[in-house]
Amino acid sequence: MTEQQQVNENTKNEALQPYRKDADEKLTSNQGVKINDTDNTLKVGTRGPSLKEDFHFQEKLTHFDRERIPERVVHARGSGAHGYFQPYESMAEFTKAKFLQDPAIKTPVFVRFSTVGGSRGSADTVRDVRGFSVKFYTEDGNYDLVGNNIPVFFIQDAIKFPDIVHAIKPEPDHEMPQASTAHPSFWDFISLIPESTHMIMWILSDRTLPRNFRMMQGFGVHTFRWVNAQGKSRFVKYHWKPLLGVHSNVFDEAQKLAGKDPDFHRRDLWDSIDMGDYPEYELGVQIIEEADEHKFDFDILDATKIIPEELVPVRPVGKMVLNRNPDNFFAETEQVAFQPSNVVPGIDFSDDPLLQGRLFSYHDTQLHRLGSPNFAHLPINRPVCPFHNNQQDGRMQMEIKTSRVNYSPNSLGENRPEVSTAAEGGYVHYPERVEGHKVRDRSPSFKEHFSQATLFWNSLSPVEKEHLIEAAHFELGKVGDQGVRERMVDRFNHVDHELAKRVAQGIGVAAPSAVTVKNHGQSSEALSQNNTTKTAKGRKVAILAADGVDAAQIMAIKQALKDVGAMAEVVSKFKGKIKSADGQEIEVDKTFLTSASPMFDAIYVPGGAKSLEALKMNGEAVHFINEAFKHCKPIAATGEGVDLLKAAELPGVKLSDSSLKDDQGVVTALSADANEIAKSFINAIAQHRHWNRAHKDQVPA
Ligand code: HDE
Repeated sequence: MTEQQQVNENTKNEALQPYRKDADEKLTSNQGVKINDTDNTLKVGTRGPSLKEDFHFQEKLTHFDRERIPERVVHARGSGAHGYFQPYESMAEFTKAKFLQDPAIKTPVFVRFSTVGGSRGSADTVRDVRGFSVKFYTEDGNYDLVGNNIPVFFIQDAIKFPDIVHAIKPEPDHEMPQASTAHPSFWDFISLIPESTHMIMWILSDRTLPRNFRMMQGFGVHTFRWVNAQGKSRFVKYHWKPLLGVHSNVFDEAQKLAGKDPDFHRRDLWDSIDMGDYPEYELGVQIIEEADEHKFDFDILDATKIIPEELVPVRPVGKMVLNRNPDNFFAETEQVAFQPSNVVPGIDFSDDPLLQGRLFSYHDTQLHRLGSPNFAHLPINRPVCPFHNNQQDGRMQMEIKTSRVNYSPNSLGENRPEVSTAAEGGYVHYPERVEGHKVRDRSPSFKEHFSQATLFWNSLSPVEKEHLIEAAHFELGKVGDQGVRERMVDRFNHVDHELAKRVAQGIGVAAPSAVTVKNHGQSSEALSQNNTTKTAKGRKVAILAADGVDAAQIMAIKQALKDVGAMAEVVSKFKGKIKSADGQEIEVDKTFLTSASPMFDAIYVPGGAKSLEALKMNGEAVHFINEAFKHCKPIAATGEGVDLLKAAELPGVKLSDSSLKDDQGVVTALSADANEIAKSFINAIAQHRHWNRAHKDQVPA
């Protein structure tokens, strides 16, 4: 795109087209010389030494030797997708950002989701914060909203970032553990910085175990600024809400997935887009008038605080749809360079000291990681609007600038490229008035660290609280130092006395005898995942079957699931086809070896006497049911299928004795109308998990 033109959903895709390269040409050297043998080096005789003049060998090996670039120091493990963003209505009252003016305009985006602590090859489902980075290719240049799936952060000032990251990462002597905060140095550091308390509550909650990227929230974390055409500025906080609701794995499941399918999140994102089941997120903002900056009992510049939605509601802005997978992981997902400093007119910064530090760090890290100041020339990073300046040369300069002048002002080149006035779209920083002394200090308004941690704790459902306590037992259970564990219990006692006692019980620390800080008793509905959207859309169901299965039951459930946007896969002992009772051939999608219950959201066992004879004798099939039960997933069985549930001996569950029964999300029917069964099962799936299963902990799976 050379001339300024209207951006639409396809603009970035079209701009990438000239860079795409098919593999259907002849093998050549990088100089275009056709190669006639790529399997043997040039030698003196077939057993002799190799020759230095073998230019093909040299080129092939030297390029290979340089294939790796430094991985991101944090957020190294990531997955990307293309899509578009479309506002619901004009936001002109609040911002002049062009991509937020017209509900008819779809702006292309590239999104990268990531974990924080692990290396590039680490497992997806580890307990960790997730990155949620969005690059909007707008008509006025690239706007990057580089957020996380947790709305607060560990520290208040960017100067502490290397310290927190060193503490999170594997310990420097033996480089253990990979992608995990469950180690002494992390908790040592945390136990010494009270400002981390609120974040730690989120870290230990189910938020760090997202079911997939499609069911994960995103937050801008910092307070930003929007400025309208009249120059009026307001503060904003960004929220991304997944349309499928916010859901998590349980820890046991997440750990198993890390072994069974370390790419679980990446695969889910890829497959969903591939199937046309596009992930969707609603963008919302909390808008705060400048005059209200100081009306809260916390500082809106402090990134360890949220603004509760009860105080400032989230106003819907528009929808993002991810509808295209990248063509090449390295060229796009690895080389994409996000920078919070990439803003467009209408969007500006606040003085949040964490954000201010990020405005420097990301550009610096891209220079190092991508190795050249010309990283904006990479196809994935190029804006879709024209870009011109007087920057010159540098490694891997991709443009042949034809102008004789490269300075400003100039008369020899008609003073081009010229700066733009604000009216012409030139970026003008918001003229915030500031004054003060130079100090290395923090504002007293940043000094309270516990109140919102308590708010978060109070807002969780009983099951979410249980999970948080178990997470603390796991994480601190891996810390040998008694002093660190005691300091953490003392910290939890500043959040809630009951919490501190429960954590202490599991980690060999004496329970605190006195209440340190009285719980204020306040809660906020939006903080619990329990209150999220409940739908069966986007769910994956395993159908366990063997030869002799009732084909009609499979067809009926598959259709019913499809009708609500869910999908099903047949799981059996061997790949290939199974034969139903009435002689139909049914394709097997996965086997008990190539899949496992954690990969599915729900399980269905259709009838068929012979099929059940086989499944009941198969420990893997019984285990499938036990494990899904333990993870509180919906399970349905019809006809003889109920026998598999009997074989699994699910504790405390009443199975059907004839008609349809739903006990704790276990839906069974010896005989019932197929529609009724499907309805009941789909309703159970929409609940996500059935936490109230009384005796699930007895299941050894
Ligand atoms: Fe980052 N962060 N960060 N961060 N961050 C990076 O940039 C940094 C922070 C976030 O998908 C790095 O390109 C500092 C908060 C995401 O490519 C680096 C501070 C939030 C990603 C960096 C923070 C984030 C990064 C490493 C404290 C949520 C992945 C590689 C002031 C709002 C971007 C890179 C992608 C990546 C620095 C804190 C989110 C080193 C100094 C708060 C999603 O520049």
